[in-house]
Amino acid sequence: MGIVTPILKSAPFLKKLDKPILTAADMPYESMLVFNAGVTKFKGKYIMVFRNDYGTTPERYVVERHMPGTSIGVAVSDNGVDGWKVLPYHLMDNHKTLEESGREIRRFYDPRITIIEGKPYLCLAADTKHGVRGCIATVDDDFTKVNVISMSVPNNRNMVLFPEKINGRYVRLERPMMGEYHEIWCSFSPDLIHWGDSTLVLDDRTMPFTNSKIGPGAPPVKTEKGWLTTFHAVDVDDSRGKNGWENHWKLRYTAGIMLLDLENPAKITHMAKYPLIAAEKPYETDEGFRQNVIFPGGMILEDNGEVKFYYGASDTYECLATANVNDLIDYCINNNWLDEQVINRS
Ligand code: BMA
Repeated sequence: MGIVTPILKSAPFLKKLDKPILTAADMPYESMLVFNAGVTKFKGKYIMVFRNDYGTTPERYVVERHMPGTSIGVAVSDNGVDGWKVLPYHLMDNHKTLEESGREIRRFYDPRITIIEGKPYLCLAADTKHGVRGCIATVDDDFTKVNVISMSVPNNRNMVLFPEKINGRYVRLERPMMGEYHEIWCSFSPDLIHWGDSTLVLDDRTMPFTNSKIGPGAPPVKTEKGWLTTFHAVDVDDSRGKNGWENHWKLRYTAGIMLLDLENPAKITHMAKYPLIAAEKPYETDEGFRQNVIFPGGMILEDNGEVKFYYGASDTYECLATANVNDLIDYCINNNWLDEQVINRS
């Protein structure tokens, strides 16, 4: 397995905020790590559905491998940047999940949100007795109740739903785990419950800035030039050792960006061969549970062309970066990884 460039940088036009937008310190309940959120605009507010890990300590984790508990929380903001008000309850409490599922489902985590035909839907990963399963759930307009309507077979996760039907069908991206390969696939459904016509979108074997797994990031956003969408890409370096709470953590997670065909979302038309978001800030590289992890889960296109990217950093914080939509499209088109594939093949 090749070694990827030691230093990876974010796109030159990307603007990161100087500090995380939501952390454990903002929680009204027990919390250690707040990260990997889905974010959307709904009824004039920004709604963030985030992962909250709690109930262990770095020492217990290192010595006993005592895993944190996980719950899903909700925060609301008027501008999507600051003033986040955290709702005082867990949207999903995984202690309850474990009991209610007869100990089959250990936890739901890494939520993404998509509004389709005016209704919010969540995609979640579920750790079960039989492996990781990708789930789709409805959630009521007040974000108080979740109802899981569809679960994939194991091993699958990182599902994201497109915000509208394409050629009469719902569409999702997903990431089955097949041995050492982790690829992005696209599937179609008449009803959000039954899924099929699954098509390979991107495999991880020839990708830039990764020598390991990849997965869908935030739900895609529609632009004139195609569906703009993020993904995460991992590189492994065996020489990496102690990192955050981990004694041996060999992985680095970076976010990339690509354009999918508007009519055929299983087809990539352009993919930037350079990263979109790389770990650079001190709280991304030097603090937290697992450093050098950038995990994009939310993306909002504003009317003025600003795109907000919400991402988990270090499996510890929720962060925000912005860019202009035209810069993002140009970045994909002018640095198109697909052109290089054609040149390499000829
Ligand atoms: C992945 C998922 C994410 C996490 C990442 C880095 O496998 O579990 O939730 O952010 O690893 O630890």
